[in-house]
Amino acid sequence: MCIDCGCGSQTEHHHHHDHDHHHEHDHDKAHDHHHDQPARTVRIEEDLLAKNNRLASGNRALFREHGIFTLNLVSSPGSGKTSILEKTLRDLQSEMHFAVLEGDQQTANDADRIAATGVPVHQINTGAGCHLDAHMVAHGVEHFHLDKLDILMIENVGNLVCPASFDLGEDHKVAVLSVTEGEDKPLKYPHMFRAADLMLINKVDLLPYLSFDLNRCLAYARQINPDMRIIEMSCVSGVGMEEWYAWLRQQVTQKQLKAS
Ligand SMILES: Nc1nc2c(ncn2[C@@H]2O[C@H](COP(=O)(O)OP(=O)(O)O)[C@@H](O)[C@H]2O)c(=O)[nH]1
Ligand SMILES: [Mg+2]
Repeated sequence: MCIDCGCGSQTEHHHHHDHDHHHEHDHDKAHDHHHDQPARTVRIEEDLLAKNNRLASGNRALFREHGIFTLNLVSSPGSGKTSILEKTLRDLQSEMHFAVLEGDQQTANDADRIAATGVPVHQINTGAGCHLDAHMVAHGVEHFHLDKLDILMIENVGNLVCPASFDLGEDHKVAVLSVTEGEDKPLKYPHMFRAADLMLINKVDLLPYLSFDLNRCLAYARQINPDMRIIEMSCVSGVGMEEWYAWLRQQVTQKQLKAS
């Protein structure tokens, strides 16, 4: 179940655990539907988020213990999350050890693209689910040798709404917005842009062909989240990539200093 759209009653689960919490809640929600008990639904939502937050704290402690800097990449579908990862991994994997968790409803397409770079990757399919949660991430990272990692990149399901509410244990959410989506998206989806510490404005190579107003986009983003760092970039022209890499290097160094 998702607290924002209530979509989880159809969520499929591709992992098998005795303690899979979703089923209990989904069951409750299905019953609530008949009786229309908003108070009870709110309580279940609070329980769900509290449980997710507990699991996210566990993930965060695990990542801290291993000195792993973790990012949760969020955006609408097609903004360029996987493309940014592919380019970043190809350019930086000689200096840092990466692993990637890929979240999509279906297919292993993105995991295949990441695997082609040689970086360890694990695909999570959420079925009808619209976001990753901390439980999926906890099991996803069982596929990696954590001692060897410097950075864990989590590509969330393409969705500007639901992933905003779910802490995965990351250091930062990174919101990717491509210029083909329109400059008003930070205003329309404020929860996501408030939850993010960094915004990547991607595909700026396309600006000459669009009426996208970059200055207005920057103003809207700052209006929603004045502290958010913003980097303009393009995977095609390469502009802005060095600024993003410099940020990553600095963050990884800081994280490892804290861990040691
Ligand atoms: N022109 C241009 N296209 C891009 C850029 N980044 C990604 N794309 C294209 O946008 C499409 C979606 O990219 P993808 O990485 O799959 O997005 P995701 O769904 O957010 O992972 C693909 O066709 C990419 O080639 C960019 O900086 N400039
Ligand atoms: Mg992708």
